[in-house]
Amino acid sequence: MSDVVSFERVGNIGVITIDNPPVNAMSFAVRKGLWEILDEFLADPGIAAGILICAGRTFIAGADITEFDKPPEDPWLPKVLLRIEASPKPVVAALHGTALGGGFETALACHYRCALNSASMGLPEVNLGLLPGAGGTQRLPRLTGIPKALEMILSGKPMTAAEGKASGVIDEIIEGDLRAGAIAAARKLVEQKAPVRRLSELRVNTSDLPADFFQQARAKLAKEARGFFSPLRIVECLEAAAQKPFPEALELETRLFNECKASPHSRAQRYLFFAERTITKIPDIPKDIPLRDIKQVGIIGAGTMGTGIAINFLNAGIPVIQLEMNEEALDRGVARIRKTYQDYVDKGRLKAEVLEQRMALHTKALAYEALAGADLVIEAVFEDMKVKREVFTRLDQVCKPGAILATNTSSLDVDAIAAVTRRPEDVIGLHFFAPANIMVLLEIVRGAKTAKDVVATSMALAKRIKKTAVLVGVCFGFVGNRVYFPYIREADLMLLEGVAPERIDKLAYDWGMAMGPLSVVDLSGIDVFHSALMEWKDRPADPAAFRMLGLLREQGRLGQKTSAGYFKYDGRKPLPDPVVADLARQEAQRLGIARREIGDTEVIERLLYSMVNEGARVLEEGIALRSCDIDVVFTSGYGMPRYRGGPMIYADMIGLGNVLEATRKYRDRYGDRYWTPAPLLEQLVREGRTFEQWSQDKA
Ligand code: T1G
Repeated sequence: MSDVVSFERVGNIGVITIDNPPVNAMSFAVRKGLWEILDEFLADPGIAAGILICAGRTFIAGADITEFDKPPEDPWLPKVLLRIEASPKPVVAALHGTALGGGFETALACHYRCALNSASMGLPEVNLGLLPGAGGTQRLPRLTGIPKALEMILSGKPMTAAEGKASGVIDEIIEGDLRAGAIAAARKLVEQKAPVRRLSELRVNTSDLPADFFQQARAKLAKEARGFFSPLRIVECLEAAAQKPFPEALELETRLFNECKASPHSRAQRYLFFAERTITKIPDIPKDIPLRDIKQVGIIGAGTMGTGIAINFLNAGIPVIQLEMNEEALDRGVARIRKTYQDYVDKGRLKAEVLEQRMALHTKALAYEALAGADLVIEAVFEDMKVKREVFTRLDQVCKPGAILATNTSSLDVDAIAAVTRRPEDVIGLHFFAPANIMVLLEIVRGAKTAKDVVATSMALAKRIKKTAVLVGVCFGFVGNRVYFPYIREADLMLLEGVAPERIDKLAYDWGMAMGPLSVVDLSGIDVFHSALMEWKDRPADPAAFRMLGLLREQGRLGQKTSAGYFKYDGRKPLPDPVVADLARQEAQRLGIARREIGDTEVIERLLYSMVNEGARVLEEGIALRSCDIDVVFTSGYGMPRYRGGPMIYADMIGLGNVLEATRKYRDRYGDRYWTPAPLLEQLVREGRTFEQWSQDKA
């Protein structure tokens, strides 16, 4: 008898209920329980039809992702679903919540589908580096047609119950009690002697499919899903749905699903799925700690950052008071906010009335006193310690007790800022990334004295404004910039050693980065990057470190904004510039740096392992709680592809022994200033553990 699947007779209807909190994941126990109950359901002559329903918050939300790293156990899902579909008695799937992945596939194997209007259904396996592996690529197109099915499976985006009804995926929307509605639907099928409809027996309608449809789909993926493993295999499955008999196409789907599941890409993407949930858990802060109520947010500064930050709160319906030193700057800021919204309205992505609703939540202010009622104040003023300390001195005077005082600094010492106030426990860092209304990453910087409820309130607020928040400690550059600087340092050094900038960037791009390191610096601004570097008081006393960065700035080559930086620009397109090559050659000579052929492997290893080694130090110092926090920072804020998982899991998958060996090789060649292996890296190699295991053991 299963403790996660139950069976009940209601007249001549068999009610099969799955109860496997929290999301009714289709685990082995559920599959086994279903299999056993199907024996009973099929054998009972008194049962004419059945419903499949779930207890709790949602219909099956997918296969149990925690099982993918273990050998699959029979009965596996495709087999269970074929048995349901083969039933001579109709089975009605009753959907509520989010019927996703294997859950939606289970519903598609049933003969009829009903749902609450609030339900949604989708196949998000692509987000895990997978593809629907239980018939979804074959059954869905038999209902919706190939284009809609391919779009749903490649995007991973769910459809609403209403959309499902309109496309024939859902037969009936149930008002009121789902169970009663589903039983009534099943009873009606019996009374009407309705046929047992099996999607696998339908043919896919390809009559209006363009001849080059799949070729076009593949071409589109080359741009939109560059480097990902599963999307091309999804296209292959849909092509098989259009061209092959169901059984043969289903076999192909299973084979390609297993290829995806075994890929390092999927291992990384499944890791990130759990990582993005783990980072919300702060070991020394209870989950149920009372939060401060944030009803009104003050923002100091109406520049690009200040207005970008404001938009996040206005989007969440939280009133904003924005302070600037003069009316003109304030009006410019408000105009920038309105224009951002207007652009969305013009693109049809925002209703005009919503624009006005959001703008109505925004208030302008010219005096600090206007912030007296704010529950949270965020400063987004010039990145200078003196200025920030002046601001916090004023905030300390005008803000109400219990107000949270946050700095948006990207690298300065939050403790030093907190120290000018009488309430350091209310001070925290909220490091938004530009453009602040677009970038999802938010580094929440916990000061030495920051109160636990201030941390918890900030983490909860981040979720409200749809940010991926990572809790970090105080050091120069926190986690992101601190680990990113070595990556840029190595790129800049390799220029001096004779590697062309376009080759460095192409190798990083081909590895998967959204942009090469030097193009990133050109985009954000050579001066911006260099100024941040100058704030790093204990930066390496090495004349060669970031030398090209400094030289380019001296020459006014500030990157894209001056059409010349590490590259020259034709519009936004970076082009190799002989001036930079000559500059590098001359500077190398002046500094006595040997130039030599550097292989592709060394370029990639120096770029990535310099980050891994710094990441190990960040873990040792407790600046990041776990290696997955560092990985989420880099995959959500620094252009590292999700199929790489982040620098730390990438190193785990390469093998820390290999990383250590390479690190020692570069120490022997370049000295121990940058390449002394972090003690944690050496320790883990000695112990045969990974960063991931170290982080889990620490929790
Ligand atoms: N397997 C295992 N655990 C899961 C899970 C799953 N599929 N989905 C969620 N959890 C855990 C999650 O880790 C968290 O645990 C808790 O449930 C609440 O989740 C064969 C191969 C359903 C929209 O990709 O999108 O089916 O932290 O915090 O914000 O073709 O969870 O509490 O310990 O996210 O309300 C396809 C993944 C799988 C859906 C709910 N399905 N899940 O969001 O809660 S592959 C998915 C979600 C598959 C088949 C293929 C969301 C949610 P803990 P949560 P939420």
